[in-house]
Amino acid sequence: MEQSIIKGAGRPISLRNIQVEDDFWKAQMELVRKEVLPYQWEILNDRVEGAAPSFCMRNFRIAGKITQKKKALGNAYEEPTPTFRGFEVLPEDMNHLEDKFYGFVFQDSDFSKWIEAVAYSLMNHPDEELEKTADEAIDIVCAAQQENGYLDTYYIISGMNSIFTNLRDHHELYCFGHLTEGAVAYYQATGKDKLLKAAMRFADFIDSRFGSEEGKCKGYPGHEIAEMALVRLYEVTGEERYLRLCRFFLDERGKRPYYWDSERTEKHTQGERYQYNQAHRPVREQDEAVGHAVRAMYLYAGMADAARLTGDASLLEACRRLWKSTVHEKMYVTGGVGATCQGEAFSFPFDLPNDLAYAETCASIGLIFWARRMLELETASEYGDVMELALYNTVLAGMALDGKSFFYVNPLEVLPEACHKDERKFHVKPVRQKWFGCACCPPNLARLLSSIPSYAYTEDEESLYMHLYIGGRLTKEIHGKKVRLQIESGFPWSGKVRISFEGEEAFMRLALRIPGWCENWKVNGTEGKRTEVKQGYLYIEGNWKNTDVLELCFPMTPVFLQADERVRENIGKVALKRGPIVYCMEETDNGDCLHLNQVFPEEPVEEGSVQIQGQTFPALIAKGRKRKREEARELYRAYREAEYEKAELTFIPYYTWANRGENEMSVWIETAK
Ligand code: FUB
Ligand code: ZN
Repeated sequence: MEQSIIKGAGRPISLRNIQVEDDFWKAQMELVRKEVLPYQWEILNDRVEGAAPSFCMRNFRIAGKITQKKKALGNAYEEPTPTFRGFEVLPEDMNHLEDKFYGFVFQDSDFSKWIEAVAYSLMNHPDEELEKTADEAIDIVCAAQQENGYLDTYYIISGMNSIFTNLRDHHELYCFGHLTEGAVAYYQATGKDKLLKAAMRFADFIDSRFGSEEGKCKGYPGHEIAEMALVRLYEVTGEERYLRLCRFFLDERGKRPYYWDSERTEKHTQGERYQYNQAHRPVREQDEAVGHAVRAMYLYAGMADAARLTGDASLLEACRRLWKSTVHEKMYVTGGVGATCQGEAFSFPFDLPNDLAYAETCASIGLIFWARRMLELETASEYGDVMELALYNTVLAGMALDGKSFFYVNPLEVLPEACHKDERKFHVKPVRQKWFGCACCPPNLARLLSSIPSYAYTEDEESLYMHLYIGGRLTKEIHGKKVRLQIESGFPWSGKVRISFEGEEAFMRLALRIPGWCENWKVNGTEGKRTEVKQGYLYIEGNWKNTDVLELCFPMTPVFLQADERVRENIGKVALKRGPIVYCMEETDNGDCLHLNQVFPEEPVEEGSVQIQGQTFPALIAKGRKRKREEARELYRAYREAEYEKAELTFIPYYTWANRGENEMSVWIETAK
């Protein structure tokens, strides 16, 4: 196998080597450990009243019973035939459930994401009770595994004769991918390999069925993630066959004749075939982000992984082109991607509607996965900028401040009445939900938030790359020496960062991301110069010794942003951002009819604060005016100049919206002429 030839920002630091201590992120990670993970475990077991049923662990338990029965009966076991080729199986009567599979065909993945989140949390914070629950869950899952290694409850329960017959829609390879990611993480966290072995057996079974060798299936996943997962499995086991299988899946995608045509008789007749699954063209020829946004993000992340490991320049080039299309033409100001609800997909360039937005939480999570992998390929701050943007805005907005309800869709403008009455907006919820029938986002959030330091810091032998400034104690080994860094950070509210060095003296190169939103920064009180910055990173190297201190200052000044003129929705409007945080207006602070407000973007913005669920958050107060409503409320009338009254407009961090009940919200606001 060729070795990597591309120089990037190293690999993520181990979660064991950083203890997060800053107020912001420690609180998030503790919330995940203490509230989100136990809550989600209850959900996976259908024990939360009023929440959509998950059926996840129930399916595993039933599959386990079937597996035991099969072992007992051997060839005498008669496989049923799956009766549907659709997506969701719902019980007719919730009080009388049968020993059947219920839920979406990818319900298994909710467990897999949850166990992955548990693993990261344990790495950072040992928790006996949580680990015990996780071990019990793993026992239930592994008991369902077939003798041949297959492990997907939908087919185990509904009939194994149909496995791998609907790769385009039926998510077996997706479930495998998530299972593998969870298994690798749990092994790395605890050293326990039961789930890892199960994932390897499943991988080996898939490997025995798929591949370029004659007689093997030439299919590939309808929903990507197996690519990334196989890379992780390869990296933890050193088994080349997993990397080979990943490459096989990437290489087959989009080849003609289309593999999926052989799975079905009906053919797609409209549009570019298989765009939805990014299989319309071979991956190396793709240049526009299209189709289902989460799938796209996972595919591109997998391509970046493969490019890193194989030095495949054409994959890297494709990743760069797709990055440009995603970030420069199809991304919301909040880091959301996938503008249309039709197919949870990317729309055409610059089509970024605010109120109809989809911007699935998982898609922004996927964007972060991809951005970090791009950084591993090349140290360029745009990737860090996007990672930061998506994280502090769309991703954090995906979860309520108490960790107990979630957004799947992340609009930039909401009128609750429209969510209730306008079918085109039924996907937009004005408040977060306890759970979802299709619950991909909440456990995905948990796994990202509990592993966030591995996105903030990456390293190679002599270098430490700081992408997101998350405070804590970090240990880095350099040629057998242990350098310790204490990082104090005011992010995301203040750009002050203090890095003090402790431990052994050693030569180390620090690569500091200069955020794209920051014009003038200081290092130890001295103004930084753009000429010292390479692709957005400032490199400082030397022999760091005890008592050395670096003080960084990235001033966070409120800025009104405007969109490219091609974004028709936002003409004449601005959005307010301060540092990494995008702000929005809510009705609770500004009264109803937010659309009647206008802002004076050239007037100074003041800092304020707002109480939300007992917590104090920074608010921004801008000068504006509100259009007066005409007395005569006619639908149409002859034009006359509108009248306005002065208004102080209060903006709150976008991610905190909808934590005070249903109300209007808007990120973009008209400017006063
Ligand atoms: O298909 C699995 C997951 O469910 C996708 O990633 C989400 O977009 C949702 O459709
Ligand atoms: Zn999702």
